Amino acid sequence: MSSNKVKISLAWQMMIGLALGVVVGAMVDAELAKTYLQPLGDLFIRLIRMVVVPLVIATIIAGAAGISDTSKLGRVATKVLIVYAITTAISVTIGLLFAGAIQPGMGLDLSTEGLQAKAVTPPKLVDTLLAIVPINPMDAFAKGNMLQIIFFAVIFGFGLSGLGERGKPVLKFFEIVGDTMIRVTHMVMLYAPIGVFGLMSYTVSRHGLGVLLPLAKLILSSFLATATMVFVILVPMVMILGKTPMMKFLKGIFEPWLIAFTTCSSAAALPANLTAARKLGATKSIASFSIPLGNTVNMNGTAVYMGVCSIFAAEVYGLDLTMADQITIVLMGVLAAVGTAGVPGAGLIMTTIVFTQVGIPLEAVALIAGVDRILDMIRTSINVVGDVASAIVVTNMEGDLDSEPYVEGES
Ligand code: DAS
Repeated sequence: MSSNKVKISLAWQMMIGLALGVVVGAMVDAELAKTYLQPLGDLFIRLIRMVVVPLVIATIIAGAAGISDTSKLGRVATKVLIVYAITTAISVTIGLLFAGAIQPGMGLDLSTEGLQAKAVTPPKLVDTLLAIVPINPMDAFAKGNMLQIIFFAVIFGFGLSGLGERGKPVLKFFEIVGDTMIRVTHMVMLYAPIGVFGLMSYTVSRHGLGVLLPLAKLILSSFLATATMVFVILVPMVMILGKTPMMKFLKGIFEPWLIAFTTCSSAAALPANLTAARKLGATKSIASFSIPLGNTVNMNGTAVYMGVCSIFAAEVYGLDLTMADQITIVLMGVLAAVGTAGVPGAGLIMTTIVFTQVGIPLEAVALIAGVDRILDMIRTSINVVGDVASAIVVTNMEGDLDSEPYVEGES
């Protein structure tokens, strides 16, 4: 059986794990699930978190330093980051618009009286931006501060690229570490069907399928906004700026989409995403730079989610968001999405950055948590789609689309 068939069957095994999780979760009581099923899911999250930091550092550094022509690296990096920033800002805006139209939180009685809405003092925007620069990169690595890790990895990669021949042994080191971490990710993925089963069964048993009803409009808003982002923005962008037909693109991203959808982890889908970008015509240097970078920095699905949840939470608490608030949500939603790690549930934690900035009580996070697994599946699957779309567009902008055909099994 070819490795591709094995990988796709693994993705379908995860779908089965997901479905079984819903069925078993609906049947077992919460205490039983907490004792016997939650650890299965927690183990999967720990394994993914174990992988993320070394995987992202090594692949971003190798990707950045791998483009030896520093002027080309600067040009590619600029184009990649501009595409990421624009698509992410559009994503938050679409989330705001859809939630504003559907009003998922209006009139909801989610027993918020038990959640005391504490006044929150927003941190200064400039402090949030300055915090991206790590004072001590080792501390950033140790704490898994993704924004600081990425900032340092990109700068270090640029520096290494500028060394030319002298830097080759270090580049080789990070390429080998990156390839090793991709293999480790494949190993972790073998456990994914069981991990996904544990996560889903515990979530369903704890919150019950009934929690879906009052929050159905939140799920609907998130789904419609995300689907709009894909079919109104990303697909036309790939067709027009990436010269790639829609069906070819949708078929090409199916495997990473399915892995991300079932695991709720961009990191878990990184190897499949790299292959998908290469098969869709991205060059090796652009794919190996932009896909790992985008895996953590470019999260269009999470950005949509930030917009939707901000409106939902404000409505639940009866807060009127001014235009200035909504502009702040777009800016903070971009930063929150950039800083979200490619692991299950990371986006839910990052909503606190956005809510704090516009005075939404953080207790709102607890309201969203009940259905966040479903929201995470929706947003994560689009996070990886956006990365491939950007890699194709930038490769075509460089005039290199399809210039390096993919070789089966290439590292
Ligand atoms: N689950 C995260 C990811 O892997 C996204 C998120 O939680 O927002 O991309």
